[in-house]
Amino acid sequence: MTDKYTPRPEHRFSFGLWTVGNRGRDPFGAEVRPTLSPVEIVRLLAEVGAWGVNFHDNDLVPIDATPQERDRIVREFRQACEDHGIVVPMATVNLFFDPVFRDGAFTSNDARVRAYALQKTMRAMDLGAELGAKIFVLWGGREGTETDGCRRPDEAIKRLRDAVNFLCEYSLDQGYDYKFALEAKPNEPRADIYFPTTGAYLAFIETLDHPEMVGVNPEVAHETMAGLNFMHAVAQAWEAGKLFHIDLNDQLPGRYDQDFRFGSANPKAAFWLVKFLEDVGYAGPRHFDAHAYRTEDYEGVKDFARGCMRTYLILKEKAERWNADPEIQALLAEIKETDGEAFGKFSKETASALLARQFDRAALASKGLKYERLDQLTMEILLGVR
Ligand code: GCO
Ligand code: MN
Ligand code: MN
Repeated sequence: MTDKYTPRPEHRFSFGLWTVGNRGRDPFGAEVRPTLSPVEIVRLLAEVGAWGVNFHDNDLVPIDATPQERDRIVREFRQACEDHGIVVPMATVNLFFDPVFRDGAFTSNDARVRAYALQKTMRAMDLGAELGAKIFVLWGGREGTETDGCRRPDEAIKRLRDAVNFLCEYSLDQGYDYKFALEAKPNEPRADIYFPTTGAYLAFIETLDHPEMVGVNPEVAHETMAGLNFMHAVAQAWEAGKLFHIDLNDQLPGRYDQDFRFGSANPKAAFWLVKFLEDVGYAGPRHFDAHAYRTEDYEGVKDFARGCMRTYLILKEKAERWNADPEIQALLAEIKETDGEAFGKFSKETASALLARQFDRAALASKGLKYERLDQLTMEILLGVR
């Protein structure tokens, strides 16, 4: 059955191999679903109507694979992508699973670990480029601490800067044309992770040798874990020209990293997010970094993946409805009503004119802003009665 909520390639919906391939292991229980090979995952993604597939190096090629095995795996994966019309928009590197990274990768105190992490990342960049990826995500899951006795955090920042600068040069030297997207998370798996929020990375990027090559990959769950408004983080990244990628999922504040189906925990926040992305014309991938409940078999995993995309498209339609609603538009016009510019550009004249101006504070504060009505109309759209 196809309807207006059926995903199409132009929606640019992507999933990581690790998302639909997630086997449901958690700290308290083992895997509940059998392993799917990368080729089987590509087939599943095509069946549910996705556009793209992303991977960490070791989602595709096991860490101990021989060069021959690597080449065979890449060949079969590329063939599967071609057969099913699935593209590879993004690649990333696993710098968290292997015990060598137990105290971080780029920020480790051990120079050999830092060098190995860089080598592994260059190889992951080679792999991604071979399959057409133009975005390279860096998530520093182990770049953090349990005890701050281990190193000074400003030292960790310098080490990460050296690594990202090196990787930018490598991309330029190889002609890969990558855009790097840095992904923040406040904690888990470490007690604290450096660069806990998207805003922290936005400040860091400006200190790099090639800031134009580096942006962010904000994730719904991660800002929500920190108790923040995700859409505001996305808006700051967008305004700075740094929204290179996005990880969509859902999360209740104050919990472990839940990675729920997009829109399933807080549909209102998801609505504002989708409305923002669509209003500004974000044209990058809409990547679902989430996984199915542990209760599901692979039919349930398909329900999960279809649900992520369908909810996005439903919210997109709700956003169009919101933008076209005459009562909402009338309220917005009223809210914006002013007489003229606020203050213009600074000059001696504009400054002294502003210093001389009289304001009627009581009058300015007396008008109700009708946000209750505006929000209720929003709720009625979301709840399907408007
Ligand atoms: C997480 C992260 C990861 C990253 C992925 C890409 O909390 O586990 O979101 O899923 O997005 O490793 O680097
Ligand atoms: Mn996550
Ligand atoms: Mn993520």
